[in-house]
Amino acid sequence: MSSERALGSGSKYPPKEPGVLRLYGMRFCPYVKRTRLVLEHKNIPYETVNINLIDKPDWYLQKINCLGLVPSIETDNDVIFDSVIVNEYIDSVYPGEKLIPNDGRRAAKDKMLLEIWSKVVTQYYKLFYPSGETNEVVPNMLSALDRVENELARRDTTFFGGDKPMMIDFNIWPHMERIVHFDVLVPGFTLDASRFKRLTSWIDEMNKVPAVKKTKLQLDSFKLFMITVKNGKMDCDAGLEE
Ligand SMILES: N[C@@H](CCC(=O)N[C@@H](CS)C(=O)NCC(=O)O)C(=O)O
Repeated sequence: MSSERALGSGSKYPPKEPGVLRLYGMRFCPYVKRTRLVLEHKNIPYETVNINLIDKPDWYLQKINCLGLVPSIETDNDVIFDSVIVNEYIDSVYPGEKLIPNDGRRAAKDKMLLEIWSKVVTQYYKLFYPSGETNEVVPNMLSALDRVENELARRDTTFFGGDKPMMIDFNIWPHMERIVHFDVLVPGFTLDASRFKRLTSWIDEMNKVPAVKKTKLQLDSFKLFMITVKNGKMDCDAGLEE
């Protein structure tokens, strides 16, 4: 049973058919998108159950994720949560081309890059959930992004993972996709293509990847969602028809 509409506190655990991989998500969550990208890229069939994050079902907290966060996945034998852990699990347990490098050195470098990336994400959320002075947030986010640009230049590859997208690309993409549309949060914002030359070409290349196309941010719904976030009443079903 895939559900677009988010299940809230009054709902019952939707029984899962054996053999079906279930992704618990929220339509606008970038961490969930990390996992969707990997599932789509690897052509792994799955169903989605969306969770209302401001009115969580008890069964979700009790049975799936005691922290109440998405994404989580449920298989016949396992429940796994946290996007990075879920993606590692999928990569190691499911068949197909591996997205995490076998070479420990490369894998470590990618983990370091994800740490560097997390500083961009931290700034991003300061604008998403503003508290107090926000004048410094955009410059700080751009400075954090400089480090990512430099890392791509140092690697001198099309994708962070090399000549094709790897796990590191899919883990970075969802927040980057939102930064591309940052004008939703900061009117007039554009990413300066001369300052972020490598990143701009990476974005162009990522936009050609089938999994990226398939999971593309629905801007109209995202804008409606952002209005509800700003009003302090996040609506996980924003943009869905009644
Ligand atoms: N470290 C987690 C973060 C996931 C996360 O923060 N998800 C948000 C939605 S985008 C969430 O579930 N928020 C619910 C809450 O904070 O209660 C991951 O990578 O999966």
